[in-house]
Order: sequence, then structure tokens, then C-alpha cells
Amino acid sequence: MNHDQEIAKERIAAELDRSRGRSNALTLRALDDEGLLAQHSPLMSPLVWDLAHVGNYEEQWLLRAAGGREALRPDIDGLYDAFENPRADRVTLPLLRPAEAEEYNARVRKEVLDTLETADIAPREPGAPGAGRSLLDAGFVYHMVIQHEHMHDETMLATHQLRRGAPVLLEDPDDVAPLRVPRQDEVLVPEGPFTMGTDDDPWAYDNERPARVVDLAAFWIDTRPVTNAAYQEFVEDGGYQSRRWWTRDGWEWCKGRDAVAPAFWQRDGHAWIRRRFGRQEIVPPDEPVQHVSFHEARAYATWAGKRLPTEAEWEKAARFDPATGRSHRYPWGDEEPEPRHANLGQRRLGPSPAGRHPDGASPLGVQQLIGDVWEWTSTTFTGYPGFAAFPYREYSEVFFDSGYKVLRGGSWATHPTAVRSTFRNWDHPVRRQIFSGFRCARDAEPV
Ligand code: AVJ
Ligand code: FE
Repeated sequence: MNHDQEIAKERIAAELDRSRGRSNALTLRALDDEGLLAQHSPLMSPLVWDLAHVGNYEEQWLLRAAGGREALRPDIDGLYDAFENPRADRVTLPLLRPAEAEEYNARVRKEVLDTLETADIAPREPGAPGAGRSLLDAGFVYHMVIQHEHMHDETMLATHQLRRGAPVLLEDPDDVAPLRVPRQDEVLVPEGPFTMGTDDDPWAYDNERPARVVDLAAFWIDTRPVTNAAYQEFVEDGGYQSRRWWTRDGWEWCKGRDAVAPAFWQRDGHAWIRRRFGRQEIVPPDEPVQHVSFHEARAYATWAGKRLPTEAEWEKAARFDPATGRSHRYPWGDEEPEPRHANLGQRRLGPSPAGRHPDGASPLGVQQLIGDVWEWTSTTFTGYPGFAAFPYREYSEVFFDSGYKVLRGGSWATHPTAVRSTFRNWDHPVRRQIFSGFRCARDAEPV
């Protein structure tokens, strides 16, 4: 086996191990059986479902589809099929108990490491015989499974945030650089073309492909996400009582659930406090606001005299280098994220204050695009021109054109291998149990 493949396999094995460590820390090491089997919110699965679901997904893709192995537990596929079982119903299923899930996951993993040894994960020559992409091409299917588990780890954290009861998650001390507040509030992104999406990123999902040139008018974009302090002004200005800032759907959502502030906020005299993983605290003014729905983000932007960026605008701000005309993998270039660039990977249990990551700025000076909070865009999730579902329609195609809004950039809870400037997330515009925030944009005056 050649050296490149060996290095790629070592990385895959290490990443598989890392994601499992996190899944176990959020489940088996955090709560007892009762806490793992319970339904903490109808929006979420019992944690033990996520735990066995990641193992079952791994079995289906790495052992059966890519490895050609016999099924270990075909009898449980239905239980862990997300389409067969809506989240609210999963608590009623005959799920594997926590210890059984742990054992099953370990069994799958053992065989996976076995098949990895002999798998051919070389990148295929362009124009090689055989139509379409292959699962093993440049390690794609392993990357897909690693990212899948990371996504569920983030989902599990959302469940933890909704859970009532004594805190169980410990916060690591913050290790990022001291705060330097950016001087500018907005930067101008010049008009012109940039490359959006990718053809050759071996970690990219089907919905990030293919690459194409997109020509945009000039626009202004906020240098950092909207903070709690800024958002609180909207709240105190009667933003939730004023029909004019909201779309029709947004207003219906706002009144239908009596929203008065972001999720988990509570008024305390003149101040706001919030519940975070079982602890009460004053809402920190300089952190990006999180747990807002698309409707709230949009209403705030309208109140502020701005708008949400489109998905293409967000990606241009996050990738485009005007000096070279190139699109990079991350705002800071092509090197893998380090803690100095971005707050990712559940190192803390919340976003960093705005301005905390100047080393992660894009060439245009836009900060915190990657990490901290998922950012709502104004774009409805759909396929790029030339989209081809791979390796299965249910990852993204079935969600196209159904009113899901695109979120970009990952949050503090997203693992570094599960996000890049081309990565696309999506959710219903009413959802806010996710680690969602936003930044604003506005049109530039034509010159
Ligand atoms: C891409 C985050 C919208 O968690 O619902 C998990 C990812 N797909 N299992 C989700 C996913 C299959 C998905 N999101
Ligand atoms: Fe899944």
C-alpha cells in the first residue's frame, strides 16, 4: 500500500476514534440508563437512539455497502431509520439498551477497522472507466460516516441543552486568544465572480457539488455575528410585539408560540438570564446570539435596516480572496482549523465573544464565519445546477425546495472535520434548539 493511502487511513482511524469518544462522553459517560432512554423534548430523539443510530449507519455504509460484509444486525435497521421513525416517536420503539448499544457499536467498529486495512481509498483518476463517483474514492465514504457521527454529537448537545435536571457536562477552560474587538462593523464585498461549491474536496457532500462561477453584485456584510447585546436592543425595542419587522409566516410563528426572546432566555428584573446546560447565568452581552429561529433572525435584520445574506453572499465572504481571485477551503486559507482560527469542536459549551478570532478572518476581514454559531441565510435549500445525489438521496435531495433554510459555517459544537466554507446545513425556519445565530448584510449603492 502506498504511503499516501497509509497516512489517509491513519487519519480516518483517528477521526473515527475521536467521534466515538465524543458520542460516548455525551451519552454513556454523562447520564444513567433512565436519562439515556428518556425523551427530553419531542423535538429530539432519546440519546440512546442517536448512539445506536451512528453505529447502525456505520454498519450499513462501511461494512455492508463499502466493505461487502454480511449484515451484523439487519433486524435493527428499521428502528434506526430516521425516515421511518419521527423523532417524537423514537422513545416508544424497542431500542437497544445503553449497554447493548455500546457493545453493538464496538462490534461494528472493530470490523470497520479491519476492512479499512485492505480498502482501496486511492483517489480515482479523472476519466477512469466506470460511471459516476465511487464510495471509496479518496476515502469519501469514511469521511461521510465520520461527519455523520459528528453531526449527531452536535444534535445530542442540543438534546442536553433541552434536558431538565442537574448539570452533567463540564466546561473546559477557555483557551483562545484575548479579545480584540474588530474596528469595523461591516465590510464591503466587491462585485464580481467567485467560485462557489467544489468538484474535488474529498470530504464534500453531494450538495456542495459541483463547483460553479457565481457573479454577485457588491454588498456589505457584518464583520461578526450579531451579539446578545445587539439582539437585546431589538427585544427591548418591542421587536417581538411589532408586526412590521416580521414576515407573515414569521409573525404567525412569533404569536403562535408567544415568543418574547431567544430560546432559553428569561427576564430577571431589567436583565436577561438564560439556562445553559442546566446552569443559570446572565446573558453575556458580547457573545453571538444563539438559539434564534430563521424568523427571529430575519425580523432583527429588518428592524436593523439590513437583511440576511444569501447563501452565495455568505460563501463569497467566507472563501473569496480578491488578491488572487481564488476560493479557499476556509476564510483564513486552506490550512486545517486550529483553535486560534475558530471556536469549533465542543472545546467550550458556547460561542466565543465577538472578535475573539482575528486569526480566522477572511481576506476581506470578515470574522467568525466558521464556528461559534450556525448562521441563517435567506436562501431556501436546493441543489446546485448539475447536482447529482451521491451516495443516497435521503442525505440531502429529499429536503430540496421544501422551505428549509440554509445555515452556514458550523457552530462551537461542530467538529472541525464536519465543516468548511462550502458546507451546507439546513433546517426548518422555526427551529431554534440548534446552535443558530446570524449576521446581517445589505446592498451596496451602485457606483
Ligand atoms: C445535515 C444536520 C440537517 O442532522 O438532520 C444526520 C444530518 N443526516 N443523519 C441532520 C444527518 C443523517 C442532518 N443535517
Ligand atoms: Fe443520522
